[in-house]
Amino acid sequence: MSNSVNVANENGVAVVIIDNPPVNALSFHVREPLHAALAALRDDATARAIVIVCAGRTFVAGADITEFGKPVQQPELRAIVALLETIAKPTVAAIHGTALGGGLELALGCHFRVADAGAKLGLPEVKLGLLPGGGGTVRLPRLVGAAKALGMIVSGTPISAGEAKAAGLVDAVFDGDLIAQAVRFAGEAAAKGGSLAPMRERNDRVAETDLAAFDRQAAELARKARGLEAPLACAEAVRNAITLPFDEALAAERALFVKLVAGDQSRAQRHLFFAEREAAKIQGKDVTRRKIARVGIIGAGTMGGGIAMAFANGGFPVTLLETGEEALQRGFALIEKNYAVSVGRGSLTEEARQQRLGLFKGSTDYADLADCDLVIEAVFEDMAVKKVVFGKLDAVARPGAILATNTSYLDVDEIAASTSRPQDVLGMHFFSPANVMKLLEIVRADRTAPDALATVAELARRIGKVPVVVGVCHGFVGNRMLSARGAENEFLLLEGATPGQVDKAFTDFGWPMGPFQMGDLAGLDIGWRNRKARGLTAVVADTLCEQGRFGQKTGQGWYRYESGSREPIADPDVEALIRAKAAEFGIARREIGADELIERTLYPLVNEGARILEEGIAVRASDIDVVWANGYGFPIGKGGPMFWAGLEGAAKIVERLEHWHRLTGRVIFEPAPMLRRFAETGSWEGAGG
Ligand code: T1G
Repeated sequence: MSNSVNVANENGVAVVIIDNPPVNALSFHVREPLHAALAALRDDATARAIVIVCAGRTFVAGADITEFGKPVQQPELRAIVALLETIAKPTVAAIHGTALGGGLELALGCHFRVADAGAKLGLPEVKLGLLPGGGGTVRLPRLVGAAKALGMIVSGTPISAGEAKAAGLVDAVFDGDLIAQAVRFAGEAAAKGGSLAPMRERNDRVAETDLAAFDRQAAELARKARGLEAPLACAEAVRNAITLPFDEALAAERALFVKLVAGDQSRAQRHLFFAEREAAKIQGKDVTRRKIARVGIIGAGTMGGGIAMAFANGGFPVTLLETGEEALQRGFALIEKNYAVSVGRGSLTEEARQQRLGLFKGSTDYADLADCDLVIEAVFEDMAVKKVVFGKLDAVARPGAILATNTSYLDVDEIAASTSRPQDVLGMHFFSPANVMKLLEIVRADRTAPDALATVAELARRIGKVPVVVGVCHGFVGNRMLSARGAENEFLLLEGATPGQVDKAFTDFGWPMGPFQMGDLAGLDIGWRNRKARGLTAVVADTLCEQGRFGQKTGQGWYRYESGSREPIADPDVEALIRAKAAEFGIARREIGADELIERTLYPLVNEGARILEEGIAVRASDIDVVWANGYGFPIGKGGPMFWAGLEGAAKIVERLEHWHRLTGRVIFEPAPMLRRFAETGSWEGAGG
């Protein structure tokens, strides 16, 4: 056959083996021989049944995403599935690892699906701004019912083999030798004989659909789409599967797929897919990783506790150190409460909770960190305090242990220099809540050893984080750009905008919330303390804080909040304060439109990103996109600030920045040379980024 598709015959059962590492994507060089093999086996009398299985660590993880946007080479997946449905002898998909997207659609073309107990099955296309384009929206509802299919396709979240069995998606779940058991299963099906109904004839599950309930479910899901087209298209396609004849529903699915795959949103989300994987690659990737078996956390506050949970959730034993017993117990109480909430929500089993809590060891003695391979400090953000902690750590940590600081802006080089082993020191900047937020900024200090970096980057993926390596500067990539994005906020208010108008421009853009509502959620006192520590002022925000308006936690901030509600209510007192401050500074007020609001907040964001690239604080422009999409809620349908700059038009951004720079003289508007080069070359790589 070919390198990527081979056929064996096990006692009259043909076994088709797909082998296309690393994830058996259905690239053209797989599809062509696969189609040929199945066509031959259909009419091959020596094959009483056919089993499709994959070599390597997973079943087919989907269509080959790298082929999207390029001319389509025949045969397509749909043709292979259509061919499968003409085969009268039993066809069985034997699934291990993951059957995702086109991989599950291939399996849905078979009469039977059997799975390894640890397998995961799903249609995650929506996460790429797409919908299943190989018949999944039409065939899956026929197996699992419309409601289940809608949930799986709009969320894109894979389900376990056990759940798939319960839902009718797989016919058997096996432990042990999957191929042998699949061959036996296929043989028995062949021996049983009788007609095998292709999916197009299995209409009972869709026929029983309560359409009104379905539409309510779809409306609820659509409400959360926040401007993303794919979730709506997914719901429309599954509805077609219920209401239209099989082939019409397939054709409608195709039309939706073709539209989405050519759209900016899917291009943006595919960009983020590969950008996340690229960001995890450390230059000089052949360095040996250090062994990490036990992790130590210094500080059991909100961040320390969340970081400890992230490692316990990843299966790592954790030593949690605090200055005193009382603080330690307070930290553990918070951890136990968080796990109890997860069990209460059904997102964690009681057994898993027990197992994770069993991984913690508390201590108030630095000596107990001597057997840790990685120690992360998460104490108060003060350089003097950090240096004391690292001094003590340096004295007890074993040689070769990695020493990390969770600072969100302090100078990691200075912290490293306060130890005798700067090559083992780096930053691990988690985002709150650390057991939930996926982003991890790994801060490479001047003397950090490459193997320490590579070890932590790999470790991050093992605990479900998205790692991005950044250099040392104030606020690293995320927070530094955040302050550039917010630098105009006060001016915009004084010149005539309201907090509500600015926040609406952001939510219309696709953000979960705008800067003022975000400020109220995080607590305005944090920024206030920061500004005071750095001798900076923000006339309106400082006044709010002097009045004790710290946001949701005090029921008043930029907005006011009914007790117990997080719903922001515009507060005339705040607008009166803003008008008074504008008068005090002699600032004329005027109508400010949404375009201007975006220009004066997101254009400086991109510009600061370009400066960060120029300085080498970020290795790639796409790394900045990964930081913003995973840590700051940048709309994934826009691919992150640097990708979005391409959609928005870099020349326009430069022209408008120059306009505001001329008008205000403020440096955030002075176009970075890298941004100008991006406007000329059309790519950040071309611009030297
Ligand atoms: N196409 C091309 N390359 C892929 C790929 C794919 N589908 N999946 C993974 N890779 C590459 C990835 O870029 C990386 O490359 C390497 O494989 C290892 O991946 C018609 C429209 C399967 C759970 O969305 O979720 O089918 O960086 O680092 O952490 O309806 O990969 O080494 O050069 O992620 O073990 C739908 C995407 C496609 C699943 C494994 N399928 N993949 O995770 O490894 S659209 C998906 C994943 C579709 C049809 C439609 C994960 C994984 P490199 P990795 P991992």
